[in-house]
Amino acid sequence: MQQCTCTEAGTSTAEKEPLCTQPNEIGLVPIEEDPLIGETPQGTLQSWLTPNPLFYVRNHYSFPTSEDTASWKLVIDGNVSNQLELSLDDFRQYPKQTLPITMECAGNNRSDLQPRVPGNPFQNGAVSTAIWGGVPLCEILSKVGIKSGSIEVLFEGMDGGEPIPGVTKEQYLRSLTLDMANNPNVLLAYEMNGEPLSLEHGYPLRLVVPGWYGMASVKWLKRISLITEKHRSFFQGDRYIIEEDDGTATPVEDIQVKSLISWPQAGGTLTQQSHNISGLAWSGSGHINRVQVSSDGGDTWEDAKLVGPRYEFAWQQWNYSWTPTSKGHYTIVARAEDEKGNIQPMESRWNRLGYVINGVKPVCVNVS
Ligand SMILES: Nc1nc2c(c(=O)[nH]1)N[C@H]1C(S)=C(S)[C@@H](COP(=O)(O)O)O[C@H]1N2
Ligand SMILES: [Mo]
Repeated sequence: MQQCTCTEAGTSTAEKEPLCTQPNEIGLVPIEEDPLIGETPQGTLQSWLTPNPLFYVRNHYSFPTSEDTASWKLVIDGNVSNQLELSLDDFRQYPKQTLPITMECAGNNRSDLQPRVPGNPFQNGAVSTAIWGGVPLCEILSKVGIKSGSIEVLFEGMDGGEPIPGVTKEQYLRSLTLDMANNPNVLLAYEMNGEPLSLEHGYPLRLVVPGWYGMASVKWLKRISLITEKHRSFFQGDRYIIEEDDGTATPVEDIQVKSLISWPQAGGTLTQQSHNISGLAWSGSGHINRVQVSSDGGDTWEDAKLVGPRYEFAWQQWNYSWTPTSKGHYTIVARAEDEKGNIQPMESRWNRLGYVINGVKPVCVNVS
């Protein structure tokens, strides 16, 4: 578990480098201005649905302008017998499917890794939940006449550039296996919480891959191609991988089971009364079946109550009533378990690129 020794102030000594926790004028905790990257503020990590303006933003390039998207159409081509070009109105003709989905950036909590790794120093706010509305991708794929030999579906964003300085320019590109692309829960979304997508979240149309880390959910889609070979590009091969000790690379795909404590906040001072410890828990492998809470740094555990809406791909709210028995410093931790029996680990696995940081995160409080 991340080192957590409560100081007199009740703050964790693990937090050495100060990170900005204050929302900026647009309401997000800023990480970068261009490309725009910002986290959902801590205070919003209590609500089940994230208000659209406070949904975290993670861009690799500058994003398209409204002029860029004015004459937008989506092209579906490649190894197909019936190439299509669809406008947003065409998509609206299909029955709309809505699904609550929690999206988490693979680099969420990167700033907790010790030793520190380069990359956006996310705290715990690169995760948000919305009800996404759109058309199942498989519905569209069923119209294009997929020819034999197709093994993957490639998604191309309108955004591009040098992924890192010195690397050849490319568009934002990600693929899915044909199997995964045909999963009826994979959406081509044009709505977020009942509103049209905003530009920063991928207007006019984006992919949403439930249960996978955010990098798979390509924004500003301009082309979908059926391909006959495995796709490889910077953001699928050089990034979003975990480098194994034997030199192989494991792609980062489904969200690993995790929880966060919404209240109390680290460093808080509590009275010696009954308190409602609350939080959220999620997993890409299905419903959360159990959340346990410890007020002694993980020595003893009690079950929290699962509350609120319960959906396969959205996080689960939980709470736990706690009455401290004496004054002093307490280290509160929570850990989640999903329906497949995956249990949130006490320790995140350190990796050079800083992905999948799902170890339990202690919150230190003072009881006075
Ligand atoms: N076209 C495009 N799609 C993209 C990205 C991007 O930079 N360009 N970033 C990805 C990453 S890493 C994440 S975590 C999610 C974030 O989606 P959001 O900004 O709507 O929260 O979008 C994904 N889709
Ligand atoms: Mo991400």
